[in-house]
Amino acid sequence: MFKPSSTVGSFVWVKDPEEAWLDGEVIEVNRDDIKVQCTSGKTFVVKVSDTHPKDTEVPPSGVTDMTTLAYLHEPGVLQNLKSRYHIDEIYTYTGDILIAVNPFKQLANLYNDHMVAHYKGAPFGSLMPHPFAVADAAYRQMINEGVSQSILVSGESGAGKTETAKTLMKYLAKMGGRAVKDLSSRRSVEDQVLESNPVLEAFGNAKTVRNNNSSRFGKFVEIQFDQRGRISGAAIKTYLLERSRVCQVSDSERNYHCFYMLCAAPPEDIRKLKLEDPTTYRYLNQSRCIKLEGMDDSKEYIKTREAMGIVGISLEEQEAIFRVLAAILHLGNIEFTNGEETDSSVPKDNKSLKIAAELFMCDEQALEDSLCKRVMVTPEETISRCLDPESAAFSRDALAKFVYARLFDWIVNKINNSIGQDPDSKHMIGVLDIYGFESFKTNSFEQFCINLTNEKLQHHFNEHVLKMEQDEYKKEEIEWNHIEFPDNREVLELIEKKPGGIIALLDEACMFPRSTHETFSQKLYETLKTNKHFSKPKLARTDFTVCHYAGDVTYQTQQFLEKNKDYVVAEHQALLGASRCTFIAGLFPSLVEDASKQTKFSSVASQFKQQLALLMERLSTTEPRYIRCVKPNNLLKPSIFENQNVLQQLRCGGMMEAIEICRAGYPTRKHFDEFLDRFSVLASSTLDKWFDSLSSVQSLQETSGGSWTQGIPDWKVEGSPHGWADG
Ligand code: AOV
Ligand code: MG
Repeated sequence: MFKPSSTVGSFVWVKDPEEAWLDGEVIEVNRDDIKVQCTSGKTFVVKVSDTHPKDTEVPPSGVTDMTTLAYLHEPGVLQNLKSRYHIDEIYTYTGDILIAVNPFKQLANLYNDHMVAHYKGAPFGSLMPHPFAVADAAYRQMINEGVSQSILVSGESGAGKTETAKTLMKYLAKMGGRAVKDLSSRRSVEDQVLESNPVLEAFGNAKTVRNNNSSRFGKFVEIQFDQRGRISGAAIKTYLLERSRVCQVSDSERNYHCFYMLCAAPPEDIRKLKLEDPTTYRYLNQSRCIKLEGMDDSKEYIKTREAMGIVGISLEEQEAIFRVLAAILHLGNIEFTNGEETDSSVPKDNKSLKIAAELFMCDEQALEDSLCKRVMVTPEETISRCLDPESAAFSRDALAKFVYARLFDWIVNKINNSIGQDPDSKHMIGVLDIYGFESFKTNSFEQFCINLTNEKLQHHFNEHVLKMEQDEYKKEEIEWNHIEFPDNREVLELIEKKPGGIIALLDEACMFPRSTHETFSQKLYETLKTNKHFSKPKLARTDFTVCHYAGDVTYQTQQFLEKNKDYVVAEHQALLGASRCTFIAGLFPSLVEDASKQTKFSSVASQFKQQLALLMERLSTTEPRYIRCVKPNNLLKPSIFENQNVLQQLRCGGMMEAIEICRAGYPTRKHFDEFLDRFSVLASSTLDKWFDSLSSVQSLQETSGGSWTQGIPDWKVEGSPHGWADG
């Protein structure tokens, strides 16, 4: 069918430093060297072994499933995605895995109700690749086989995970929604599940340099179903919100969307909350980016308020929430100067302090004291110690972060309570949408945690798609050439190992009162100097580099210790716990006095690690499906497909290996009993006399000549006696 690459007139791919791969025709052959005339105009003389043959039979619109490509190599896979992308076919399968390339533009009619109806019940693979098809397959498997499902959406920051996750949720809500709308005033569960998205995005998403709507928290939404396949409840679990953004915004990024929405609220709200232009507030004006192209903050404010209503947040509660946000903005504007005593501080002027206290509905003096003083309790006495202006500013920011984090948790809790959990639900479909892999100019503790999450998810993918699949074939004694894949277990160990991993060393540093980021870094260098996934950048004194699955990231340790300490300033807790606003006081329920707890250090990273471990455990009880999102360019613009960039993402994500394994492997596997349950009807008369299920299956296959499975599109059973067996 294809000419070998070493003949004149054959078509090949050659390596190109800019475009990764270029296609062309062989015009000269000189032993091992060939001269290639590329379609781009360039000519190359290369070794035959450095080229790949080009499949000339692929239609210009590409193939819908990578596993059907005649040649499996990088240029072929890349070309397929690229040609599809340029005709707005952004989705492509690799067996069961869906690859989604971000179009950075709205594609008409791709996600409407008509499409939902189209995909409903359609066998997987029979229609164009689509997240609806993945959701439908999960839904049907859950119904038919009673197995809980999970759909794991991954990809780097800005690749399209959140948009894809919303598409999945929309489909599941339609499938599992009630046909007749609930006529009572209470909104239906499915509406609430869907409307939780804009609410959480308003409070948990922000513009970063990588994505204008970047999720700054991880999210696992479990949609529960009743016996009849109707949505009966949902549980939203969120992971580690980036707190530092509330008071620290890098240039060209923004704080959380909700702050800008608030500043664009209707005039009566603005007046009530004594708000001014967003550029007035230090928490917003550290970055020159205030307006976001294509986002109308005043419209978003109205939409968010509506969505908050739907998810069960009352008008009163909404007002209190926005009042707290306004208070945070005013709080951020309190500046400090030296007080009368040495090393003490006082607010520069009282305007912001006064408004913040008013909005928090707490005593102004108490607010000032909680920022400028610390109370020390010793067995003998209680001493009040003054803070210098720098520490007071630090205390102010800690208060802002603390309040915001509590507010976010409250919102998540409220949504969960109003949607409600179904205690009787047997099955669920979980959709995982985390923050994508990040590597910035400077990377701090947040990036470290975000990238750990991505390592975990990649490990899950490696285990399920690349390892378990191959182990299965080995176990079943099916002839199989082992395919190597980049295993990231060692990187996870480097981070998580106890003792001696990065988190353990960080925790240790946090427990020593005299540690600094310098001593922490030294300890890292000493302990991990031989680890091949860890390095100390030349010239750096406190930075460290981790060789992640998706690339090297250099972290700056300056704030690691501070950010890893999860403590509540008792004065802040007491101040707001005493607020005259019941909503605010409710955010800060008084802790049971436990003297030992106050001094005990609690590590953010270790808690997060624990949360991730629980998530992985939960996922292991489900049948996983994967959607890999790909970001075609870093300009966030439509119609630009950067070969090198995409290739890098495919390589890191283990996609090349996945394609290879999916192609060589079997698409479906069933226990013999399950198989008989479904197909014995085809030859029931001959089956009765057979004793065990293996023999029955063999008989069934012989009787029907093996050809009967054709025409059952979602049940591609292979001819091998082992093809469907799972032990
Ligand atoms: P992410 O979730 O993967 O990044 P998003 O889902 O927020 O990325 O996508 C980023 C942007 O790309 C969106 O705001 C849209 O403008 C655009 N986009 C993505 N998918 C589509 C689509 N299917 N159709 C149209 N536009 C799309 V992060 O949250 O940063 O890791 O932490
Ligand atoms: Mg996101």
